[in-house]
Amino acid sequence: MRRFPGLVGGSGRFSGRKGSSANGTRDALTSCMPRMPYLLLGALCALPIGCGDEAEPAGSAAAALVAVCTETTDDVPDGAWLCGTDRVVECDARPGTATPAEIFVVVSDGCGERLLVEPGPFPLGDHDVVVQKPAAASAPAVEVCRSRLSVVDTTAPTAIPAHTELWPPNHKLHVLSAADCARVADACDPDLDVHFISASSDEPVDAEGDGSHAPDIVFRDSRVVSLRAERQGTSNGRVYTLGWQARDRAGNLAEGTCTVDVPHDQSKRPTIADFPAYSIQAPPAF
Ligand SMILES: [Ca+2]
Ligand SMILES: [Ca+2]
Ligand SMILES: [Ca+2]
Repeated sequence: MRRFPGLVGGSGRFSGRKGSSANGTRDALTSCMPRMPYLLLGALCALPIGCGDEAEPAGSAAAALVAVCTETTDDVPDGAWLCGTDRVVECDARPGTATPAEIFVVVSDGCGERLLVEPGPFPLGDHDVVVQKPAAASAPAVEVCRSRLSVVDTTAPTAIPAHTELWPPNHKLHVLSAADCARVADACDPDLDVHFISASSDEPVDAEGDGSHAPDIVFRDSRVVSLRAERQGTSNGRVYTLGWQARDRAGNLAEGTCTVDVPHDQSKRPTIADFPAYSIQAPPAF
């Protein structure tokens, strides 16, 4: 039975550091004027505003940042984004963007005009979000207020470590990639990189009952390693342990290990992971 390179379970260990999410969107105001459809004007979203005009629900096809006009601060829900203040939001969608749903604007001259605001989505980084009254026939657009929007990624990648078996123990080298070792994903970084940092074996490189082949662990680079399919006939099966790391472009780190077993035989008895006989470092990732 040839089991390599099948992934047979998920017994590897994983650890990741997680950050906190930033502010979410808030419920829309209760409308006090009939709602009207809003228009797309180039890159700007024109929202006809009545007092407390209702925003599009987040997650709908039309989900985008809209300016919600209010006549007093009393109409701004607690915690809502008020134009003129800064906001930090967690990146929440590929390829690393965020779409806050509403920015409330308190206007001194009432809510009788449409307001314009760039709808997003906004990529990682800082953005000036400007709310304007639209240009009229004889007058240019007028800035009402502006805010700084910071889209951040504070969440570590997630991973599912793999467990691989090499069979038969014919002393041949088998190639594994870091992606074989851990299947990683990140909410904000679609180009996430995973690489090895170390490898160890719980059997010596050359001892009694395992043939005379060396080396048994060969790194081609930080992302590819070759492992020899062999074990001591006098022991309980060989376990290679591969350490991996994945870092998103914001610098959040996830790391863990996966294991590669060479069973002693095909009796289904578990392969026993003993204390490492030796360990080597992977080449630098960059
Ligand atoms: Ca991340
Ligand atoms: Ca060997
Ligand atoms: Ca063992």
